[in-house]
Amino acid sequence: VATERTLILVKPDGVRRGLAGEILRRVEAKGYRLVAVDLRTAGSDLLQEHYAEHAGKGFFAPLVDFMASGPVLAVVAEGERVIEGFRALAGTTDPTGAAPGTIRGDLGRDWGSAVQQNLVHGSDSPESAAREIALWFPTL
Ligand code: DAT
Ligand code: MG
Repeated sequence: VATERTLILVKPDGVRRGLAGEILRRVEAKGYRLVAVDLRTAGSDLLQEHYAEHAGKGFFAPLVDFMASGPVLAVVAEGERVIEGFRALAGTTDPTGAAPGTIRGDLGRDWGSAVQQNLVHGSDSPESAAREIALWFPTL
């Protein structure tokens, strides 16, 4: 299986709660390599582009606002089947139902918010990974 790359974001809730290190620890412990990391507050243009597949949905605007509410840690990680592997580490979208042992299942708290504050984003396919890495790290 070929080595591939994925885009991971530690969302503002993760950075705010001091979980960026714990999340990167899990990625590295699994055996994936960090290729690039960058802490930054993203603008709404970038975030609307990042989440273009969800444009028009009811949670789109609150999602973009939440993602712009503070710094995110943008990460490119590399390894065999890392796209699928990181999605498995992250757990399902809704943190309440995410399996214990996953990032969202162990650490996610989505209550009291209009959007799922589920700590992390991970690319969902090779096509998404290529698009998202180009968006967040255009010089990579
Ligand atoms: P994932 O992040 O697991 O790939 P997604 O791509 O379907 O999930 O959605 C992107 C983000 O949007 C997700 O992490 C949290 C938010 N979201 C998704 N579905 C939602 C919903 N029904 N209500 C509120 N927020 C939602
Ligand atoms: Mg998604």
